[in-house]
Amino acid sequence: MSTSRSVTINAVSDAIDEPDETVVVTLRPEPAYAVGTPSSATVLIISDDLPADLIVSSFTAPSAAGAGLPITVTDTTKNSGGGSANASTTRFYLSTNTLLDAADVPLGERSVPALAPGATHSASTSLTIPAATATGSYYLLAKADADNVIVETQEANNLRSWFISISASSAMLGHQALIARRVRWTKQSGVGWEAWTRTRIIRSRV
Ligand SMILES: [Ca+2]
Ligand SMILES: [Ca+2]
Ligand SMILES: [Ca+2]
Repeated sequence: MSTSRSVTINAVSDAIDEPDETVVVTLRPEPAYAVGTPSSATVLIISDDLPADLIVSSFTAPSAAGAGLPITVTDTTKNSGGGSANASTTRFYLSTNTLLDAADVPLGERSVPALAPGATHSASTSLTIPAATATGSYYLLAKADADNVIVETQEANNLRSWFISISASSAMLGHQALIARRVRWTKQSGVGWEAWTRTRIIRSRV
């Protein structure tokens, strides 16, 4: 009576980048024989695919902005993996911390073309800070492959952040108007800002 049998599993390659996979082979009972223990075995298929690895290798934006006002951000999205990456989307968010979560506000996105291994693509994108944003400290986040359409060797390294302070737009516009009035008064009168400020304080007391 035979107690062993060889079973050949042929792995067929497809066009999809995938991690290692497993196949479970189970012996089915038949009247002609009895199935011993163990009755199944797990075969590990080692993947020879070379997935991509998208990252945001550079991300810059203004250090200050006003609620309701536009800003321009510039990012470089890079494929640092060993395989090619199809076209993807890099998306930008406004966050109170450096982590992307459900509370973060999507501000806009840009298309990234297919990238060969090691290739980069840079672009500037215009975004608008939501008008209702309270004055405070925030982070702009840039996430490569934001829709997760690319299988990557590392999915957890796609995020990059930029610190930005945001002022309520009325306060910022009011501040800008104050500076403009100071400059105009100084030019017209030839007197410095201190005198201008004193004049304003005296007027406001009257
Ligand atoms: Ca990645
Ligand atoms: Ca967040
Ligand atoms: Ca991905």
